[in-house]
Amino acid sequence: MSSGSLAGTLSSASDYVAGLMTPTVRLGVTGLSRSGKTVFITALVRALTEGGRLPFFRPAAEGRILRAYLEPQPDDSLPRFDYERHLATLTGLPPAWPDSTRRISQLRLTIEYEPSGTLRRMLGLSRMHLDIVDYPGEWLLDLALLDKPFNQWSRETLAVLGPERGPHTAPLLDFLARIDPSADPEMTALHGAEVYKACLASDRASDEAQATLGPGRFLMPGDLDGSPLLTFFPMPSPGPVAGPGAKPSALQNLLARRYESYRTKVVMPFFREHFAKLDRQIVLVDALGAINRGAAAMADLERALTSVMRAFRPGAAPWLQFLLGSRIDRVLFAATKADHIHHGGHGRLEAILKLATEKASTRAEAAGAAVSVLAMAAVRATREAEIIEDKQTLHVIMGTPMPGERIAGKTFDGSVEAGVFPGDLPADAAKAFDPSWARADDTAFVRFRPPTLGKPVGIQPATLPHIRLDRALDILLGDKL
Ligand SMILES: Nc1nc2c(ncn2[C@@H]2O[C@H](COP(=O)(O)OP(=O)(O)OP(=O)(O)O)[C@@H](O)[C@H]2O)c(=O)[nH]1
Ligand SMILES: [Mg+2]
Repeated sequence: MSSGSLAGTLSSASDYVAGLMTPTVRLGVTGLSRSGKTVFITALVRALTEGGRLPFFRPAAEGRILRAYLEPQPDDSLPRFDYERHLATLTGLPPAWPDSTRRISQLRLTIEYEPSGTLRRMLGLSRMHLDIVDYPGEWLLDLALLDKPFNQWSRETLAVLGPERGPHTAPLLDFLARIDPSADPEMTALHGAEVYKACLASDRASDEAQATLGPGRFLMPGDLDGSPLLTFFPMPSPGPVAGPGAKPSALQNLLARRYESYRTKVVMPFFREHFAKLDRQIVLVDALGAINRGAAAMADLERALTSVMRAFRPGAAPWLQFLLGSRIDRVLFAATKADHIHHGGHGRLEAILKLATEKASTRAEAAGAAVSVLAMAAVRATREAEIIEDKQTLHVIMGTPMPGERIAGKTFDGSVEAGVFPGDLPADAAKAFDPSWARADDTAFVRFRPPTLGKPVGIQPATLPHIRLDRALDILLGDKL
């Protein structure tokens, strides 16, 4: 072997050993659909890899982050988070928001940094892998199924989806009332699952949605769309047409078996293989959206967050603790899209989110995880301005409303900027949960286009503007670097 190739072998061997010894932090990014997961991860990766402005992320502010780059991800069975495509969309001309994503994905970022402690500094440069796992918050709701047999799940689900929920549940109740006991159980299961899925979707879209209803994969199927694992629906026991004391029908047995398979083949592996391995977790919450929709939406959000939080600390059942692991020691609840309101309102937004997560946080804190709350915008689409109206100063936000957005009867085409008065959030956070509180009529809430980036400065690429993305990074990773 020539000395050159020997040196090469030795250096790749030492790279390999260094790779094995590099500590890994697994960061879970979750939130209900449209909460801002994709935008957050894209902005985070961009800021770290391109050196964005992060004054409140201490390791970056202290100039200790030398380099961050993407590496092939460690899990071959997980799809890669499509960072490049999302970034291209977000920074395109014109810039646009990334498409909705529906399944779990992962990305590995390697950060080279100078450690902060004297001793560690003497050892020189350090490296850390940051594995970011993006998964739908809806899947966490399935934790509630793990200790519920099919009959109990059916009963509880149908109690919530009663006739009083009107148009959302009418087709399901109608279907259940007309089940033909002589029909092929498989066909009935298939049809019923479709009806139930449509019922969940319709309920979801309503203002007083019951976000705690699942199963999570019916809301967000991921790769299981069309799978037989999703062919069941809640059915009262022992069946609407049989009398009391009747044996379960072939249909009921089939549904119960499918439900069982869903629990063991879908829910358990997700918690065991993905969730249990997370070290840190950020839960993104579209709190402003819920505040705008009113008290019922806020109550629902609170229920969903409490339910989601069960996953972080399951309480008594030891087998559940085993399944969930006990690694997550920091949880950050972040109200996203804070660029929709003036910065003067960010404290109030945080107070409202804090109230909505109070029950959930107590649970996590009791288990030793530190819980924080933050109002942020991973990508800031607006700027602030003041206008004087009737001798009063109004804090407005300026941005380019998305095509089709309407303000005071005017429809926007996505090319012109507008000033929007988003109104004030209540000073008393509890008001946001109070049905008698509503936003003033003269306020508007619209979707804005992502910002058009300025020209790159020198060799520096243009950075994406944000609000407190650096604070979020500091809470989640500051102590690790
Ligand atoms: N103004 C503003 N809007 C945002 C921000 N983040 C997300 N949004 C808006 O919220 C929408 C949803 O964001 P995504 O990042 O796609 O949310 P998601 O949680 O990945 O959504 P799904 O993939 O559908 O579950 C975007 O299309 C934007 O309209 C932000 O920082 N500022
Ligand atoms: Mg997404």
